[in-house]
Amino acid sequence: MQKTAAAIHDFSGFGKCSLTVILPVLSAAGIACSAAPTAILSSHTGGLPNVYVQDFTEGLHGFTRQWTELPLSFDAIYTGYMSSPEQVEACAELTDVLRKPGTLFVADPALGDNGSLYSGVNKATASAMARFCCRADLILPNLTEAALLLGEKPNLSPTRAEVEELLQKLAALGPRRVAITGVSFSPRKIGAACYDALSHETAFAFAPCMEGHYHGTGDLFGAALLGGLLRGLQFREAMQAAVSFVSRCVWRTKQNGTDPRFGLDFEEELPFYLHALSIIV
Ligand code: PXL
Repeated sequence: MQKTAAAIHDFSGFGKCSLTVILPVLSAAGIACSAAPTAILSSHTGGLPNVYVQDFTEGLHGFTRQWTELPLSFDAIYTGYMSSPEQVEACAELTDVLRKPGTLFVADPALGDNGSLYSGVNKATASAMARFCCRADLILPNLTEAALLLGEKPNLSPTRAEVEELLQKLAALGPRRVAITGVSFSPRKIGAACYDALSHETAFAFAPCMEGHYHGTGDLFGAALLGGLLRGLQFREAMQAAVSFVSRCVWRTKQNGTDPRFGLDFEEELPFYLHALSIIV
């Protein structure tokens, strides 16, 4: 049976991130993906001027009303960027309706990066998001978001022991599994760290690190990780596939000379990802 997912993220028309990355990656992985936008933006808010933003909280209530009445069943729910406590509440309502026993609920607490909150996200939204994430099976914070969820000061270059401590503290909030992105212990490698509270297993995955800050890496990682999990990969295998794919996409974006704010040139790297998932040989 084809696997299904519901993605609840913003739709940013330009600057590949959120739904414009998640839908194509999951489709390529053979996952049937439905989408509910939390907000509609002309672009992401990470460094592009004059962003047009339309809050879609009312719309989410409308989606929930119709989807409640449809015979829908999703193998996974994947949530991301939300820009107000009311929107978090609307996403919680939709998630509650869609979540059944066995549904994998993945929450990306898309709140900030490099030590600060994204513009459009305030402290009240961050605390609502922290409460929301406690209900998930798997959360995907970067180092900044990990600190925000724990109410700590961000440490952007933690040691291995500090990452392990973060993973365990985050799992203690509720989610069985945690994957932290943007982890690096040497200048030439960057990747992610994961922890499974049931098996008590911690794992790390690294790939070559390219200079510069590229936009949308977290969303590409999350979609690729979820695709791997839904295609039957073990948690650590899915994380390695996602880390390697993101690294290849950053490399290609750099090769192409694309403005890092425009998002990653991931499209032509999809065959590499599908190979890692054993979908193509
Ligand atoms: O990729 C994270 C993200 C998602 N959605 C919106 C954003 C950002 C980061 O800036 O602005 C709207």
